Amino acid sequence: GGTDDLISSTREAAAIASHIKYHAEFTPLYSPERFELPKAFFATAQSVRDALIINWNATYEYHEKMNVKQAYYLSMEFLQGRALLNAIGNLELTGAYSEALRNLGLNLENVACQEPDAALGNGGLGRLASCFLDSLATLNYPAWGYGLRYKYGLFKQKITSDGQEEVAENWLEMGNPWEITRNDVSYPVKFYGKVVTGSDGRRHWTGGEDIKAVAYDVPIPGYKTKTTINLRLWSTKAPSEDFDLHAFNAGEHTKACEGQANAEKICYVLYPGDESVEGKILRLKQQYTLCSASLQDIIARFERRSGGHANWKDFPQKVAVQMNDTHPTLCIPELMRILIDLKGMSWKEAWDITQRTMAYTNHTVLPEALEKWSLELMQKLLPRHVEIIEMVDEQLICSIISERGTSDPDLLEKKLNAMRILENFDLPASVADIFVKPKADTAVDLSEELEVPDEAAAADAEDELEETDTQKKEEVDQEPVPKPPKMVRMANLCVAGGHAVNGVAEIHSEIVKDEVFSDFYKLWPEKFQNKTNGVTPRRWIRFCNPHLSNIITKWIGTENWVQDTEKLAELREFADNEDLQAEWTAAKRSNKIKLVSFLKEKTGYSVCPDAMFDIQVKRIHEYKRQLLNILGVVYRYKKMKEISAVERKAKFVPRVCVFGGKAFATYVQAKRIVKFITDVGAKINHDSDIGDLLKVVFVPDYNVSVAELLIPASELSQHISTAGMEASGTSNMKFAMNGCILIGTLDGANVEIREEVGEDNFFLFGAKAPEIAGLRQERAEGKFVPDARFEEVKEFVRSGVFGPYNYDALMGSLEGNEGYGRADYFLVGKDFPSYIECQEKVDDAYRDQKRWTRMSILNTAGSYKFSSDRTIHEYAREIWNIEPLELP
Ligand code: DL6
Repeated sequence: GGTDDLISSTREAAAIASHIKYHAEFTPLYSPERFELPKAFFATAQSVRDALIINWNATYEYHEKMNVKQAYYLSMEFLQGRALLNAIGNLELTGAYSEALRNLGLNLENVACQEPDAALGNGGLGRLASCFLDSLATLNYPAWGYGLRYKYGLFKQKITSDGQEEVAENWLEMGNPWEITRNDVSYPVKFYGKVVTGSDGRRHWTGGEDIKAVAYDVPIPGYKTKTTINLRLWSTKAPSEDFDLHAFNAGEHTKACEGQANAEKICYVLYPGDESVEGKILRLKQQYTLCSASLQDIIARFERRSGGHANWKDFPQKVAVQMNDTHPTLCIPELMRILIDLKGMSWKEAWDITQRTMAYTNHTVLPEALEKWSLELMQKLLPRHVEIIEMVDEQLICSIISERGTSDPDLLEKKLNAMRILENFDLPASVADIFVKPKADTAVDLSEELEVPDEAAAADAEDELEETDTQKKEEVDQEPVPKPPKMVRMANLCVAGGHAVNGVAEIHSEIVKDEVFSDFYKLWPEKFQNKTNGVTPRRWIRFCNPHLSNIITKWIGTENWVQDTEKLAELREFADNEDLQAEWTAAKRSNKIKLVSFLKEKTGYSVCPDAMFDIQVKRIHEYKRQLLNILGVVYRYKKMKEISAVERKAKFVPRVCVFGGKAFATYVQAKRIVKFITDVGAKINHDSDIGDLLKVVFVPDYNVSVAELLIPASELSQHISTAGMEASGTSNMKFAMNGCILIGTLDGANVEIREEVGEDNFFLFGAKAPEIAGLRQERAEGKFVPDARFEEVKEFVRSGVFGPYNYDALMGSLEGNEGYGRADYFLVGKDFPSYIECQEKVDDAYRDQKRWTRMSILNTAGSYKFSSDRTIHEYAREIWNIEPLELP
């Protein structure tokens, strides 16, 4: 056995090495002279891709042959990160590739670092989509992902003395070895034009602007299985006849290429700025391109697999479409359009098929993030879709009326206004007469204002009334008040047009039912579900933390935990074992040492590996409260400065506070927070009184690869959103898996993580979700009395210790000062005292390293529930109704 294994693995490595050399020579992207790093990466990736393609073709053919129901995950974002180590890990070829490259004089890790992150996402929503693909493939589900191939991703974040600067992220510059261009798979996509009724009685969408969406396929390998599924990304081009040769030859070069440029720009960047009308149009074009091209492709596959005898009633038995947030909502009117206008179905038949096919995941309760589109703009760009949306709206109105009855027209009107898909839109004529009111209506309004308790007040009220009347008169004389713009509420369309709506953590799904869509929940309770998020244990422990993974495997006695994370719970019984504790600490320390050199390279700051590594990495947003964290750091610094060096050493546990995350380019307040953190770092890190007791580091350009280094090295991580505002969070799961202890509020998946790891192993603080509305009210009424420590820290920031930058706008936002928006809407002031007290408990726990290591082990053990494999099984059984299909 042993010798045979050795011989076969040596042979395998030799075969791989010659395969890599083959690609370096015959699939050249670089000049031939030297076999150096970037070239070595491409040749290595190409050799891996060959292996993937074999499995990918086999999977495709088998799915085609078996013609089983398939799920399609439509998402504007896929945050894939690097693919090389993940692919060879899933293929169980890491050892062989390591050896092969060693034989070629290279090191696998260095080769892997050459790969740019596939940055087709922004944050948790996109990374979730990528984790789901890994689980779908691993669990042998027939499923595909559909997205867009953005040429420049989101942006690359540079940190300068002014804070964040965004630069174009040219991730495809050197080519992408993982994608396969499908020149034979392209679909027309239309914008603008008009709709006419043809002689066949059907609506025809004609004229306008035509582009084509071309498929780029990315094979997604499962772990320890042949199943390799597909991520199909669309890129936009103009039809080739759009190149105007005559104009070009006449010297009008720009004009000649206009068509190409116009089409290609659709897939330039994720989330193009949408403050301008052009920006809005571009985003809507992106969304429609994703929906239209993907549905045409899905339908073509359905028809092909039906062998030319498509029975459309079977469509929902063959196809499940999951809309990742509202960005792919246009799938609903697009499927209706195809079924009615192109396939000749009745409205009723088409609606039944659409509803049974579509499902929607909600990822946010922030009202400003619930997408709305101007009806006027949509009407110009997608005239037929607006007709369909209007009909869906009317149909929804009828459902609401038949459920509520018409006995209380006021209540009914309120409900309709809240639930309708079209906002600020007159009621359709068919139901308008229910709401016809007596003419005396206006008089009734005025009499309400006269209801006052005493005479003085009555006199005031009369004055007010007079004023109001005069104002009204003036308004009449001047200009009519403009009507609010008509809007399309995408989330409402999703709820109406799909058969399932899910939140992404238990607490969030409750909020979805009770608050965001409470009226819809009353109408259709059966649609609402919870699917607590998860993350793939392959990328997020096994591959990013090999040291800890080996220890886990050794103590559990099997490597099966990588597929069956429930096994991680077995670690609980060894939590106090000194040998495990020693190994556990050694693994953490080696990861910390690796991070120390990374931080030095990226930021220039030297940090000590003996300090506690305290990390907050996520998009920068006020609700995520990076401001609470950094104010806690500032408070700590101030307290350190107030005492002697000896006292300081005795009182404080040394900490390295790491921050990372991108602020959306137009989110001014978030960018101020970045600037503040870097200023605090610049001050504290150079303060010789403080030395290694406290360091503050902002890691630039946080992405998946950076996360893979930070998370294994973390000891404390912060998930401190205002309760009720973080839908789930997924980094909290990754941190817990890697034995990091969380400090957090009772929000999103924190609630479930705390349940699993145990209350004693989670640092909880802050107001709870049901208290938030009352606290905001209290704050707005000026009844909130801030804690002295909160006042002290703001004063300290304002004193100028952190440099000349004016922090009024940041500190003002915490006080509700004129011009700085809502008074501490995110309740930083309210939670500050409990936060810093909780941080003292963290220090105490860390001083007792045995206790801390036990907590760390129990976090990994308790993270078993948060595998995306569990989540995907739930989607498959409870929403998509699909079965795994293993390749023979
Ligand atoms: O469900 C994935 C992820 C959650 O973990 C985060 O809590 C949530 O903020 C994020 N949502 C979004 C949607 N944003 N918008 N619009 O990114 O989804």
